[in-house]
Amino acid sequence: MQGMNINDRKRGTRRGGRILIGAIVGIIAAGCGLAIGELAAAGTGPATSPVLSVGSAAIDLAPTPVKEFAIRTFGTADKLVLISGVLAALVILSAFGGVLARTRFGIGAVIFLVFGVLGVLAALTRASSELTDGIPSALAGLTALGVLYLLVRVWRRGEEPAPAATDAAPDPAPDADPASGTAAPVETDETSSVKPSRRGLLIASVASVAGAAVAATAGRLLQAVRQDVAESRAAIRLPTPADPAPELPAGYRTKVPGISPYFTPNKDFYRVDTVLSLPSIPAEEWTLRIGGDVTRPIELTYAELLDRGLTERDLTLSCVSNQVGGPYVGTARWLGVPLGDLLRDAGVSSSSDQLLSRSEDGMTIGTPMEAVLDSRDALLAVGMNGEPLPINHGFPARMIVPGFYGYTSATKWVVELTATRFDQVQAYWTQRDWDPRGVVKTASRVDVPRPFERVSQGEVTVAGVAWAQHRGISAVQVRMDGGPWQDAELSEQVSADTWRQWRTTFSARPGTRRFEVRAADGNGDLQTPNRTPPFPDGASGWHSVAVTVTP
Ligand SMILES: Nc1nc2c(c(=O)[nH]1)N[C@H]1C(S)=C(S)[C@@H](COP(=O)(O)O)O[C@H]1N2
Ligand SMILES: [Mo]
Repeated sequence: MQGMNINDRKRGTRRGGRILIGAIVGIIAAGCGLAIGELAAAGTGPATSPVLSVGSAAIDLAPTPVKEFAIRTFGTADKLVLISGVLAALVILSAFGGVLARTRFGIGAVIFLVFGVLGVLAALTRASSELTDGIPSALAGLTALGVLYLLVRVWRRGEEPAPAATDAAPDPAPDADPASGTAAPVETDETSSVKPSRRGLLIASVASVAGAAVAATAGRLLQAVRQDVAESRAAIRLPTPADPAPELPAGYRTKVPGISPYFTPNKDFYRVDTVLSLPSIPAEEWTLRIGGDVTRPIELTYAELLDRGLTERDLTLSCVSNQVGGPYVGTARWLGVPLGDLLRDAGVSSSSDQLLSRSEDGMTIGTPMEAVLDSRDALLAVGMNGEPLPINHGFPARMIVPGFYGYTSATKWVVELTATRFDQVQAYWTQRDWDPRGVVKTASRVDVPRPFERVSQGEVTVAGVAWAQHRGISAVQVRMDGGPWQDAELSEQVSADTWRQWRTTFSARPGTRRFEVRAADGNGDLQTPNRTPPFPDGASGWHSVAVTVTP
């Protein structure tokens, strides 16, 4: 290849310019679509916006290993990563669509059409979806197509050599030759000396972007107005418990800098769920329906729930997705109504072995019925650490059943309880092959020192927490560098349903030191050293932390 001549070079730059403009046009069209989707979602609910619909569908469809990887890698930022991913894919593909649309409008348009259809399908296949939930994505797709058509038309006008020339605007109807491959068609104005005018395109683009900004802002504002749930929550005065939490023993907590506090403040309490937009249910509008295999179905309002007299309990909640030593565990003072009483009032049949709970967002969770009906403190909770439930922890009401991981017991935003059988209905996570019962495994974690912390030689304090809800913790042992196990000092047990803090000290010489912890539950059963991943019924193995001891 010899060097390019001037004309080739000009052509090259103009080609590059076209690709860039095409990409921008495509992205603007997609942005306008999303903005209209956002506006429409003010009517149908934030969760039905196109991006959140697609994101939620991705969560539901993601194979279990992918979900596990996401939780392990991104932790609570997993949702942000997901949304960014959906947006990035959208930007790239719509840029591509915009480039194609200039010469082959039909092909470019198909990309946007597919987006719209995917969005509608995603919205309509959600567990709790209604037909109208598809509207925002449908409008988004149509808007994107319309804006694309308009911008491409204006753009091509601007490139016509003379205003009097035959109308070269693209025809959105059947493509001239969709099958002719990717080679750029001969362009009539390619060699023309007339400089294309892009003023029209610039004006149309700016107008579109401005329109989109207005629509998106209005959509967001309207969505916020609709969400009067924060106001509803702020107005609630929870009654003092009819059955208060048992008094805390004097030594219930261990104070070591850096140890998990006995009570986890609400703002620090881990959050795990599949929702991309928080369900917003004002307490005044909430009801709980209890049905299925019962003789007297019940529908209960929030006010009726509070009138029943509330039970207060300290309970530890943990997530099956924790790796050994993982962060998804906390202890709170919960206020609620015993679930067993509600079910007995409804006349639950002795043939049902599963309590299937359903949340506003369509999540289903199956809990062993016997655990709900036995003497343990299974609660339908409305309060957490002295406040109404925070919205992200299930406001107005959620379940909590000591002894089980959250995925089989702790339904947030719960609206329906159904007495049924495990062999008849499978809940969300069970359909994804997680263990149907989800009994918590005994676990212990080193909080102090932190991994790879540098500590001075001599007395080193090692401290943390251990939990085995409903069996309790009877002992915690720690060892250094695989040496002899030594018993840690335990905080006094509040109940078998809560964790215990522990501490001990080692005299450590300089170098890399590894501290390892194991606990025994209330039955005296020691944690197994065998490492297993969270799937399908919870991680097992001993947690250890390596640190540098400095001279
Ligand atoms: N509606 C709903 N409830 C849910 C979930 C969910 O995804 N949706 N996740 C469950 C899981 S896996 C856990 S561990 C707990 C976590 O409760 P938290 O977020 O209040 O800590 O909620 C449970 N309840
Ligand atoms: Mo969980």
